[in-house]
Amino acid sequence: MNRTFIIVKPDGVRRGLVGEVLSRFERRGIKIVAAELRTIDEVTAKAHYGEHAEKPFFVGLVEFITSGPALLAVLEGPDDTWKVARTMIGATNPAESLPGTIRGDLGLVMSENIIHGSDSAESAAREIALFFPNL
Ligand code: D4T
Repeated sequence: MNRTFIIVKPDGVRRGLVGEVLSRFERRGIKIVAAELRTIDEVTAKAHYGEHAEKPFFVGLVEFITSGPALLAVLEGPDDTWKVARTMIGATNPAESLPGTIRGDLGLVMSENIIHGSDSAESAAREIALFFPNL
């Protein structure tokens, strides 16, 4: 089995979309193997988004992801579960996220795009270790 990591971001939690998002993965046959509602601290947020440290949107991104409770979850499925999850999540830019995807059905702006999903097997391993070190 193969694992990936997702975050229902604070906008998704505020809008009451946790059940909607998780049920999409469950209906697809992907299992939730860990989940926790947690307000991400600044240090962890900066580590998670480290690749964007030099980007102009970094400060706002960290502010947003730490702005309230987020639902952190580890998902499990067959090979390349990270890829299946990313396809279901849709493109980062809402102008490009197709209907049928989570962002394409539920999101409208890039800065509040509901959900994060690991973008490779390596990212999944790194992010699971960062957010669920005891797993
Ligand atoms: P995450 O990491 O949140 O799942 O998003 P993606 O993997 O789909 O996209 P990303 O890493 O390129 O961007 C991370 C995060 O930053 C926000 N963002 C991104 C933004 O506010 N302005 C921008 O111009 C970009 C590129 C949205 C997602």
